[in-house]
Amino acid sequence: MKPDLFQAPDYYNIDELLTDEHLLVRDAAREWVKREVSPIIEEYAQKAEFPKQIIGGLAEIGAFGPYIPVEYGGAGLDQISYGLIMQEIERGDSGVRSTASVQSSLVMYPIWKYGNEEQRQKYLPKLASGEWMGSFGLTEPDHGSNPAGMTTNFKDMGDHYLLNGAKMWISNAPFCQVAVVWAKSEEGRIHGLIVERGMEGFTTPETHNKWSLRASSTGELIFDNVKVPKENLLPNKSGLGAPLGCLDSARYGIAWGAIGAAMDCYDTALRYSKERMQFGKPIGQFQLQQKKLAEMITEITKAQLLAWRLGVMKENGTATTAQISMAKRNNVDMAINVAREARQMLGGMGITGEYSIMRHSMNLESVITYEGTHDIHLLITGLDITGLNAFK
Ligand code: TGC
Ligand code: FAD
Repeated sequence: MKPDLFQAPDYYNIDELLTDEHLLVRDAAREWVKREVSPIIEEYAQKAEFPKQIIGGLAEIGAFGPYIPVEYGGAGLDQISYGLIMQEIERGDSGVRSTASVQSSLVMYPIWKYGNEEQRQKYLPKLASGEWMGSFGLTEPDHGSNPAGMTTNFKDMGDHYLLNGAKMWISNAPFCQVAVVWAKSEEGRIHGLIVERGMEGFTTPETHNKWSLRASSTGELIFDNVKVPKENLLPNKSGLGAPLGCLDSARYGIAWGAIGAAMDCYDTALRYSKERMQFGKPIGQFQLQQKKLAEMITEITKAQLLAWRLGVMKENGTATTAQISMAKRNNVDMAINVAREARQMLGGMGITGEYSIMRHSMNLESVITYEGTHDIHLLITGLDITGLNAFK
């Protein structure tokens, strides 16, 4: 792969909206990605393997629990810092950002928000340091967009719960030490349970042959009469709103992350357009290529402003689920379109692993599907503005 010459576009001087702390956190993450992710990521994506050696570095830049309080091992940062970290990591690779998103917003967040003090003390510091990795089991083979229909269930056996069922498409599953699993009680109420590797009947087979998110490890969570200690139930929230609350936080991070992937594609195409000569001129001199670049930077700039404003609202506690959906949907769609246009600008070179664009392009096909598909987010906006439910 080519050396990482990335220069971040900031067409509207959005840096002026950021504090010194934001810039410090962002720049530290940016440098780390350049040093530790860019040189190895193509090789790991090609061999479809998560680079486990970067776990310690992810913890050091605050990517595991950026907004979780310091007393639990988190970085104690605000929501914009969290977003900026996700942006920089996804600039490197969406699969690496996935690992950080799951650890922070889908594993640490529910333990912090819905867990008791013993659970927080037991799990959060180890998750923040990367000593333990976590996964989040909501999706099932027959229940993806409609998690309310889940069939994974647990029975109260007096001194423990007996868990049965299966989750599919679970990021980090093959190597996680703990899984936050959503399952129905005998009364049909959804609860979160912390399942640990080593519990009898709990297995995590890997999902192979993905063409997308290849540097992220995806698998199943299978529960065959797993005895879960009663103290592993998250006591402070139940119902579908509990996992959906975690998704609000992760989707917010993706709204920022997608900008990173788009920035990398734009920056690569811009540089290439000045170097690649055809018909005796750099291709960047042709109007059609300038149109592509001008539209890319316009869309990136709009997405940056959307994410920044959402970050302000998230920080002051006013961001709604529907506002988060709009930003996730818009920014991922924007990134897919930027990646497609950028790849075309590189001609044949665009399909090779010499450049990052094709990998981003393939990764974004997962990003536009997980954490709520493109269409599900449109329907969330539709419901919000009309008051009419088009899901069912
Ligand atoms: P609905 O009737 O709308 O809501 C059920 C209950 O939940 C409450 N609620 C929320 N609570 C907190 N935060 C939110 N964001 C909430 N949204 C809804 C709601 O008030 C209600 O409460 P109550 O007390 O009345 O029961 O639910 P629904 O069944 O109609 O579903 C709505 C829908 C379709 C939008 C929802 O199911 C949905 O978002 N589906 C998409 C599924 C999804 O996003 N799955 C993601 C799986 S995790 C993943 O993909 C990780 S990828 C990780 C990575 O690698 O980065
Ligand atoms: P389906 O729900 O079957 O949807 C198929 C199509 O139907 C989609 O286009 C959808 O938009 C459309 N559709 C569905 N319902 C409606 C409707 N009411 N109206 C209109 N159109 C509709 N899940 C986890 O729990 N944890 C994870 O860590 C995780 N990681 C993932 C990693 C990867 C790489 C991938 C690909 C997925 C991951 N997922 C994870 C699962 C992801 O959240 C689901 O794939 C996603 O929610 C969609 O579910 P589905 O694949 O079953 O598609």
